[in-house]
Amino acid sequence: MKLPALLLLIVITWCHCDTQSDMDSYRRQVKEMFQHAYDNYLLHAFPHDELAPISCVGVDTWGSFSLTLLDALDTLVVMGNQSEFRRAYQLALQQHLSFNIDTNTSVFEANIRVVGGLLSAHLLSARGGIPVPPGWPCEGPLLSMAESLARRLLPAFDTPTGLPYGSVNLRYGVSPGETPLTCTSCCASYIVEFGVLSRLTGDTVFEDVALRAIHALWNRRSTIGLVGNHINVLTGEWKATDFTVGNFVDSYLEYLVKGGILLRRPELLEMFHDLYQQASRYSKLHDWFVSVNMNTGQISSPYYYALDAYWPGLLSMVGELPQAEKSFIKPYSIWRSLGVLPEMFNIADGKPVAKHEAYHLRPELAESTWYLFRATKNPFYLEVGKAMIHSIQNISRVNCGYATVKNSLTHVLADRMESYFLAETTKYLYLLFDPDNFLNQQDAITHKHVEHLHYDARMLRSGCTVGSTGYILTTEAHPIDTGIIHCCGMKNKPTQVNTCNKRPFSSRLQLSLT
Ligand code: DMJ
Repeated sequence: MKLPALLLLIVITWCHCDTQSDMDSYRRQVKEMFQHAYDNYLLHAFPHDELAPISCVGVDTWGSFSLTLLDALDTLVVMGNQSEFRRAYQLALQQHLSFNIDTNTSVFEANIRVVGGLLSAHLLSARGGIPVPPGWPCEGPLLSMAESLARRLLPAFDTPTGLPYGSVNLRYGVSPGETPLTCTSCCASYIVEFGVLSRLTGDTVFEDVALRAIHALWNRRSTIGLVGNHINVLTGEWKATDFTVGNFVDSYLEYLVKGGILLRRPELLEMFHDLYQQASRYSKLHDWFVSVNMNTGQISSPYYYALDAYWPGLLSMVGELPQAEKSFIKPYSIWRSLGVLPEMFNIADGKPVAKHEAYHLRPELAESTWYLFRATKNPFYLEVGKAMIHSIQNISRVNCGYATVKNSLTHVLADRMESYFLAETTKYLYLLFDPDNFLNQQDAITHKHVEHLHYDARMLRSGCTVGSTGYILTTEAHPIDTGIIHCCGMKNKPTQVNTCNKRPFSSRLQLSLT
């Protein structure tokens, strides 16, 4: 070999080693970040919902159901901590098995954080080292817990429109004085968790109510094809008429895509594509997507919301990669300048909006970073992930966990650590630096899959598999195996569904866990 060629090879190899050790080091840092928060939650806060990381005490926030533990279960499997997963699984079983608790809870949050967390942990239990009982995945203790909680949420859906109330009392149902006003994502983001529940338990009621709510919103689009962000669930009248891809609408759009892929319902993807077309027409402003009036299409505010940052990731899933990359740079530039992403940022004057300067340890920017790295393999996104890890360690780390940033300009902290920090933020950052992770092995959640749904009817006839057709991550980042949910027979035919798996699953189950 000639000298220059040899030198080049040495340089390439050296670079590769450096990158590899970088990957290992950042992966270890994120795992330690998760562990620091999780251990302190168990030590100081469990069985309460959340850890207050500055005062080191537990607080009940969303429903007194040990929320952080249930939301974090599957992250343990994703990070390869099987022994702790087995312990946490047992702890979860010792909690409110039936959720017969006299507490008012948000139907949306209880669904995405708890029902979703339990379903994902149930489906990942074999990978997490739990001996699966006979009948799994169609039976199992965590599945029963998820079903019990979801049944207690069902009274909220009993409205003339089919749109659910925002809150419900888990023991007594909807309170007499409950407000009928709720947000768009709060009333139409159930199809993933409820669809999985129906497919696994065989009871179609869950998928049916989730679909009914989606159609109720769809039928109330404006003449220019947009939805608002708050609605009266009794009358169906819009109460806030700003359309946005983020704040208060986000997971509605997200679940049209994810529900469509997971449940093999192309009609949901078509709804998304229609809404996306209208959003691009009216709400896109130099690659930001801003709030517009749903009736006139006029821009209503020049604000960027922290919640909007999931959007580039979703766009990459539906194959809109160039737009996704352009829209990613916008929030990342805010993060670069402030070290965090504030709840609301005024694009016009380049400053956080007064009283909305906080960064709540939200995952959305990390989420899009992971999706875009998966789609492009561009090392730029690894650099973004490193910058985010550095900021979170430097700004938010305290003795008992990670604290919300009360003010993105001064970096003063607040005594709160939302459960999604363990369910989502740390998970996405970890996945970015763990190329061999089982969630990085499949391409099922890319646009290719979506195109297949549109054009390849064979997908609609495919049978049940375990661990081989990829995963969908719910809006709370709970991974759901896209093949396993087709392993159980349905008692009734769900509304408009093409049921193709009617034989008992045992004869068709192909175990491909590694
Ligand atoms: C999470 O609970 C979910 O990601 C939800 O869809 C939006 N808000 C939080 C995180 O910011």
